[in-house]
Amino acid sequence: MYVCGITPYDATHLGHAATYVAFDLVNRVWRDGGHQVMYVMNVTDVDDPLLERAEATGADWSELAHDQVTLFRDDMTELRVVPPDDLVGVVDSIPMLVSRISELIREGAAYRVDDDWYYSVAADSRFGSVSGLDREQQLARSAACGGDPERPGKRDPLDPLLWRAARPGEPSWESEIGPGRPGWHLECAAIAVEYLGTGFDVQGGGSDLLFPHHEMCASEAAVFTGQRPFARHYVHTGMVGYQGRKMSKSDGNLVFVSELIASGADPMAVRLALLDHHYRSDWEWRDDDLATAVGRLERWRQAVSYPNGPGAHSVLDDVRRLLADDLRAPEALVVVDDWAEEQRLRGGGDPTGPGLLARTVDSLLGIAL
Ligand code: 5CA
Ligand code: ZN
Repeated sequence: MYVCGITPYDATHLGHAATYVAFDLVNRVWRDGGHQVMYVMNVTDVDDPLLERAEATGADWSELAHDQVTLFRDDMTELRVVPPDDLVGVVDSIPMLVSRISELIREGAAYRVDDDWYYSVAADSRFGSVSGLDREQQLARSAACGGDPERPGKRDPLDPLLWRAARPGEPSWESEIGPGRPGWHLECAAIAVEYLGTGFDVQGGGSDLLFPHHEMCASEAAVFTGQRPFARHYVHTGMVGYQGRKMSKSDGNLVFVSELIASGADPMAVRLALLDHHYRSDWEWRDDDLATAVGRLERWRQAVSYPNGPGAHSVLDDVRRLLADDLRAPEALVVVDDWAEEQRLRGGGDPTGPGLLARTVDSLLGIAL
């Protein structure tokens, strides 16, 4: 599994956290099913928005990235997200990325505009097959998501940047294609192929990454490897909103995991609040979501604090069944609620009940009681 990682600034807001908790469930379900999981994630540690933030705040871009990656890792640990096997930064991958661009150039799938290199979507007859969007929708999404459809000299307005030639005041690396830095989509195409090969099971990310990002990754990788598919499945999480809008760096309406925890929130309650929404739906964080999750967590903890209780084998079976069916986590939480309620009302005589319940919740849902 390859999950698109953060661009390290404004980490880690609840939208990020919901996305990584969702893929953590995939990881846990697969492991529970006896599969060996290889989990890779990138960090977009050099890119326009990061550089713009560093510029605006007077910070050094690489220090900003480093600090934010540390914060992200700490937040993920607090939320008990099992870490990926490899967390790969762009800055550490430049020669590998350059060699992939050189392959695209040799394939005739890349061209220059001034000193920048672009990928030509015309090189791929199957371009568009990941998202299924029509051309008008593609153009609209491309303009909204960091593309530069208006730039003169491009063969197709959709063509994405592969290599941005060095500009004064911007970081750049010497290479056989001139000094510069890599483009965003290429980063994930190349890192995924390098660490997982083609035809890996899942590429994941938020629904904002379906187009152009995942479409471009699949297309560029298909051309430089000559193989399809890139990922066998694309999995997208819904967007978390706050105060009426998508929670986003550009809108500034962010709720941070680290700030919730610093203000005394139990990280397990934060995770529970996130799990209470199906991963594919768009939803809004409300400030009282946390209190609701705290109440639930207390009831669960109370219920497992006795030496005996109702039997929990059916809870394990139901949680497994629900998660295996497109990660129906909110319903899995209700199954645990029902066990806790049974314990409160009638108790039970099974000495394995509370322990099995706690282990089920711990290993499958990632909630430590
Ligand atoms: N570095 C790229 C991916 S290669 C990037 O999109 N970084 S990010 O920091 O902007 O987002 C990190 C992850 O969080 C992505 O999977 C993105 O889709 C997801 N994400 C961002 N905002 C939200 C949100 N409001 N709700 C849910 N997921 C979100
Ligand atoms: Zn990505």
